[in-house]
Amino acid sequence: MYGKNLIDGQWRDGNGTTVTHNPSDLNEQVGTYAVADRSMAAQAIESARKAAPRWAAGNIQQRADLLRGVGDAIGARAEEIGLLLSREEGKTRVEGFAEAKRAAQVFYFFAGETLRQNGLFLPGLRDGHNVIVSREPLGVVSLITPWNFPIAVPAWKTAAALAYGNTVVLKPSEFAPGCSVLLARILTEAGLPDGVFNLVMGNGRELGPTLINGADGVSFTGATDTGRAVLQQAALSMTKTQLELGGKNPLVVLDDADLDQAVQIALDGCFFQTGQRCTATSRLIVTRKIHDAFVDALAARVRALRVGHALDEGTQLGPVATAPQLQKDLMFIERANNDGVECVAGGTRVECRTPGLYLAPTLFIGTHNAMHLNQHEVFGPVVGVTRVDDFEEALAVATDHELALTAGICTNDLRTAERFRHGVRAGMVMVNTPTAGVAYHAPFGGRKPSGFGGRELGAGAVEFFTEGKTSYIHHGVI
Ligand code: TXE
Repeated sequence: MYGKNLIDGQWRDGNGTTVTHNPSDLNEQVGTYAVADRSMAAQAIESARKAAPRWAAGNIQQRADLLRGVGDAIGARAEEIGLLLSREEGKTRVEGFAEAKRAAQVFYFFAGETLRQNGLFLPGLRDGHNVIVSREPLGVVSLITPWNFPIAVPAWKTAAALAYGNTVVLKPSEFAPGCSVLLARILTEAGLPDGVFNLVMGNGRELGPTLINGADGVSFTGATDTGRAVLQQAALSMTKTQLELGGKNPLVVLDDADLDQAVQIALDGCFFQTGQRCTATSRLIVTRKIHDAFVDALAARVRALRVGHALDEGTQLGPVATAPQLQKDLMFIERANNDGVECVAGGTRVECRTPGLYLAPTLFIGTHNAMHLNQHEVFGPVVGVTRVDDFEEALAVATDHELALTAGICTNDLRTAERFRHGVRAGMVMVNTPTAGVAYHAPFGGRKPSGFGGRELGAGAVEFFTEGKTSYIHHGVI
């Protein structure tokens, strides 16, 4: 495919092009994309600014219908989108299709939100007064997205932004922009007015300042350090900022857990989607009595996972998405080996039928929380198990990390589960279910430094994508 930037309804070439390759087969070129420079980013912001008043004032039934139509179009093209996603990012065919379907559902949800924008009415404290709290669009929002959910994250930010009456400039990851190009085409075909949605592709560091300082809001998903840079940049213009950042999510497995269920939950949370989810389980904390049985069963399941070309029938784990990410994963394995912990599954690259970025899912045991492996986000299929004595120690270890996105527990004791839910420092808690896998109708996000500036999705999105206005009305005594 050849993807262009979209500015003010015009498909625009850029300052050169960039090419993506299939991580399942590095010989296969997937897409060529026009790269925008700063002046084009400024034009995209300008175009969104120009389109903002009409979009904000537009009829909300028409807006809802349009967003529902976008959901229909994404759903109808889910095979195509999923296939591109699998080829460019490396998710399996099943995972790619599911992500595309999810993007359609997100548009349906936010089509409904368009009609559910409510406010607050208060009787005034002074005679003859009342107070109305209403919500208004933020204005122009820049959306900066990562490679690991190439359609879901652009879709959920875009759908929310548009539903609440904002205009958009989207900058997807340079590693996987293809699905954003398809999204831009779908939005255009659905009849979105020129300038309401703009797409610029290119280097985040280069385009960031223009996109951040020119907008009224910036919603970013990516690495924690990049998020800090975005926040520092945003401070210059006081641009409202929403950051969804890294995780180091613990899964606690207690002695009384259902063993088979806990193993399945760990397998899914740690390794599905090649571990490249900010909500992936990246610390396993297991109490003493169940430890050996759990580790044996999990290691057997991990070793049995079929790594392969994302589009091959039967592949359970696709490749690592990018070459730098693979290097990072291997560095974590090397550090863990140097730390002297035991590797009970994986630990090496894997040869498949095509030259790709394949890594065996890797499980270390005998780790402790202060180790490098447990202190830094891997963002790949590499996880360590830490053995603890009891629930109290498990909770202390789970909470002993500055990142606080999701946290999970496997137990059959409702009271213990509730103590964990109450006590653990995290934005999302999972009881007897994987740390990853979130619903679009519920708020999503973490506590600092995993998240900043309000939740996405569900009832959370309105907080970021709108501004409140408190009005005091002196209507006179009646
Ligand atoms: O993220 P980046 P990448 C983590 C994960 C992974 C690492 C790198 O640990 O290994 O991030 O992934 C744009 N101003 N997560 O490279 O670099 C960039 O162009 C403005 C966690 O994708 O943070 C891209 O569009 N923008 C995560 C986006 O930011 C900038 C999901 C994300 O890039 C910028 C993905 C700047 N200075 C990766 N620098 C999660 N928690 O969900 C870069 N960008």
